[in-house]
Amino acid sequence: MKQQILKQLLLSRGEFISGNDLANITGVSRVAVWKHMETLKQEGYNIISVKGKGYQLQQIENIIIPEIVAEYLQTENIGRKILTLPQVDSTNNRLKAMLQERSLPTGTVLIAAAQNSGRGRRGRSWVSPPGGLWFSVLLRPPLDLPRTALLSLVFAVACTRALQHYTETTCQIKWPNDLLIGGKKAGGILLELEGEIGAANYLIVGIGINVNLDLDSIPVEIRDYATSMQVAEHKNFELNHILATVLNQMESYYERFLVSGITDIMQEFCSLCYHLGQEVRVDLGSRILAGVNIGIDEQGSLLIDTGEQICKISTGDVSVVSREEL
Ligand code: BT5
Repeated sequence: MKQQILKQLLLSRGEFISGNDLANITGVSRVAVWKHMETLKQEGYNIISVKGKGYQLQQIENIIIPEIVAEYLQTENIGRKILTLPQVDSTNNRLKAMLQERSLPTGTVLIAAAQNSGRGRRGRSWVSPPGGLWFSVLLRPPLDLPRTALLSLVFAVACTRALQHYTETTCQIKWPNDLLIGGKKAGGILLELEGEIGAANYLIVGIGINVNLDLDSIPVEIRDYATSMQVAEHKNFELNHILATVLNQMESYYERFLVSGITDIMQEFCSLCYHLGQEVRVDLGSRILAGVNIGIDEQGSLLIDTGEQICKISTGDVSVVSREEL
């Protein structure tokens, strides 16, 4: 019922809707409407009530309503079940915890309006204030571990294609999983497997996209190399629509990968690569490797020509940084 009320508020597109109308549409009493409204406010929804006018939901473009996402979805599995939360530590953590308690269908999406402990790779943190898309997708790929790891690159292409629908600014990928708009990071992907090596129980694909984040919501420490769709395009976007587009692209690329393998997708990845042909430095943790990024092989490894040899760098344990960032 709470979701129904939220949906009606959203459908009012920022206009006031009276308690009476809400009660009639949803078939509950005005007191019940009021109670649900209080719960929604406590959950963090920005609802104002004015006597004689009713209720108004503010910042509507930032609210995910699964029924609205469903209107734009063209998928069979991914996003057919969407769970929403106003606030969470990390959607990856929460989805994993949920799976301990109950079974969820493949393709389930858990999305939160904000995360207070969003995670990047290798223990790094991910800034996730309201206005972004912070979500995790549950998959059960029928693949061995090395091929499952390639999904990080597959979904990077899918997300970039989705972002291209909305931006005039160039969208690229910085190997392995950074989504760039105008050369700055606007999103990232975190793949987490659960189960035995070679027999994964499930895969959680965590995706973060900075959509309606203004400059002030991007911490100063990362402002030089991070951006958002709003900063790049000077306007706000509707999260429901973007989420559906991303999920549509994800399923389409996932199916392509399962049926035809990585070759074509890898070519696409390379054509979207930010550093291709450029001199880069790769932070290996213990040392820095310098050379020219000459491509990515079919295992998803970055190929660096140091002048003396071609080094293969596998995903997950390195980050590529340009000279200026060092
Ligand atoms: C990533 O890690 O890029 C993967 C990010 C995945 C986030 C999603 S959100 C939903 C799901 N739930 C989670 O808890 N996580 C996933 P990595 O390549 O390690 O990049 C992390 C680095 O990016 C940080 O060390 C910062 O320098 C920078 N960073 C942090 N927050 C950022 C943001 N919002 N936008 C751009 N850069 C950011």
